[in-house]
Amino acid sequence: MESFEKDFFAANRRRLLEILPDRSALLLTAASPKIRSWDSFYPFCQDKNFYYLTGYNNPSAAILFRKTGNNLTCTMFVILLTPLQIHWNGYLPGPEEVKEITGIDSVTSLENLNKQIGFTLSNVDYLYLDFQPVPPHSPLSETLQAVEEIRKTNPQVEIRRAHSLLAGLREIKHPLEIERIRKAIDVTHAGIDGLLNQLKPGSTEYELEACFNFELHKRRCFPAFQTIIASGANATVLHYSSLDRTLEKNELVLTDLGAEYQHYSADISRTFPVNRRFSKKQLAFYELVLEANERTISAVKPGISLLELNDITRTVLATGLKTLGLISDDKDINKFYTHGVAHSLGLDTHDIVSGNNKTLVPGMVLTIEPGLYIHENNLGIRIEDNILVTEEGHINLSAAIPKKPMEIEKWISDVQSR
Ligand SMILES: [Mn+2]
Repeated sequence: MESFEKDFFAANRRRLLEILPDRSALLLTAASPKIRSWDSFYPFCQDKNFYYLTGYNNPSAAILFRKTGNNLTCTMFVILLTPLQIHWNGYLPGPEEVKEITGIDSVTSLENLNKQIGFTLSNVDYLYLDFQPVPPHSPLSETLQAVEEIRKTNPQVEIRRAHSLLAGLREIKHPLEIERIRKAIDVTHAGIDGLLNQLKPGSTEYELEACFNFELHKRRCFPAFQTIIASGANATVLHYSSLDRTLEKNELVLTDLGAEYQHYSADISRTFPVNRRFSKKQLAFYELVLEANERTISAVKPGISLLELNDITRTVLATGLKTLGLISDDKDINKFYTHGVAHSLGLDTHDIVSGNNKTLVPGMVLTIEPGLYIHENNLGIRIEDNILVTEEGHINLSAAIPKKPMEIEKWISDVQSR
């Protein structure tokens, strides 16, 4: 790890210890490899909170923070592999090496974790753990079972969710994080270039996806989330994921996709005419979504809330739909537009935030993504950009990805004439 990166993760640990209440501990574990089927696994994806505080990208590790008075400690635990385990699955760095990689002074064997937790719990009033509450009646997850176990054996310690502590830290992006989001957007842009090569009637949604993935994989990147490539009526399904339809002439294809670059997400939506040119009718809807996108983005600045941004989008769309004669009352906008316009973006594509109606502050990165979904016309349009909030207002990090109708048509023909 580069030293400026080490400094970033060290600063995150310091900030966590600052906001951790007195007589508290926080325990985070690395992600476990997830089984895809029987004994084969999905590609490893590190737990984002664990990554944020360590920069460490391997499984079988944990980190324990403790604050009692002026005594602040942070210990990391990593697995010690046997030669046979190394032979089968490869090498993982041991404690001394992890000290070097992460800059954490105290790194020990994972075998010591239980003893350390026991000792810690006899010295604190609160234990913060990273778990999601599950709906009633669903089987307890492994993490929650562990939480229940700790509750039973340590009734004097109050177990709390770490979510809001971590969200408070992760909301404001460091320049290093913004740089990675920018890179993720660049790779996504290249991926869309690749996909446009294949844009024509007769192509399938999955062929377009393959072209997108090829450009990502060449750059050692992977999709940050399940790619949406939705043609015709499929675009009216917000999280359409089957990608098995053949594109037909005279329709639109909605793409909502993003690369992950060094753990950070891009999240971009663009909508294209399969024929390479928008029809007059498509253009009327497209221009309206674009106006909502641009007007909402231009309102992004410190002090404005997510609800206010939603209102701007809804007002623009409702006014336009009334002009087009699709609705007569503002509230009927719900027939054609049902989702929020923005979410935080970062390590997670829907990045964690500490409250529902956030007021923007400099350093936040969010998406702006209005859309229209018109079942009667078998079409869906979404235009999504990634915006950094600055002292002065905002910077559109995805401004280089074309979105005006003329630019879109030129982009397609440029890519296809290469
Ligand atoms: Mn999004």
